[in-house]
Amino acid sequence: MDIKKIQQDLKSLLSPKRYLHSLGVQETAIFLAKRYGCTVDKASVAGLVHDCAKDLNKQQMLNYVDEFDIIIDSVTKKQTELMHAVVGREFARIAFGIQDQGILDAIRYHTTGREGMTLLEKIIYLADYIEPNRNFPGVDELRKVALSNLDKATLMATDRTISHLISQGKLIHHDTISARNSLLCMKEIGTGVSK
Ligand code: DGI
Ligand code: FE
Ligand code: FE
Repeated sequence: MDIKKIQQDLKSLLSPKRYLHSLGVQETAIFLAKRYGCTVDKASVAGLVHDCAKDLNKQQMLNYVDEFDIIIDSVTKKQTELMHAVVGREFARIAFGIQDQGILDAIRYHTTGREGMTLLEKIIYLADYIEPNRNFPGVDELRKVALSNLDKATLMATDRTISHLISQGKLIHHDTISARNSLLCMKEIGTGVSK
């Protein structure tokens, strides 16, 4: 895959700020891939294109949903910020010719996560959270943990998202909850949750 060409095409699809964020996620995903032994090229592409559908307008999103028979669940219908990940999977396939299922799944689940996330999925989920342009209270702590324990950092990110959603009175997607439950039950994290 020609990364330079993807970058060029993506730049014309996204706002300057969103494009910068995408480059940040790409860079962070490459770093995490090297750190945790994931295929660097896959992390690079997935990180770069993860938000490729973010700036599509509502009609363009709906056209994609129609054309590719995308099933939109009831929560996503109500919380439209979840749509760009679902549509993004198909958009990345069609607009960028990405065929690798692992990369497509990492795009699909970059917003909510899901039960039993793959290494690449965790890397993209977390890179999206901690890339250099992100700035929120606690981001530095998350960056620190991400250096030593990918699962724990991903769990912390799901915790933060869920707390944030509750404070805003928003619906929590079942994949977001499954992602957290599944990470919380991992022995390696050492959270002490008994099975
Ligand atoms: O696209 P980005 O802004 O880079 O980041 P993102 O794709 O992680 O998240 C987009 C938004 O989706 C963010 O405000 C958090 C929100 N989100 C994540 N999980 C859920 C959620 N929104 C709802 N309503 N429910 C969820 O489970
Ligand atoms: Fe996103
Ligand atoms: Fe993003």
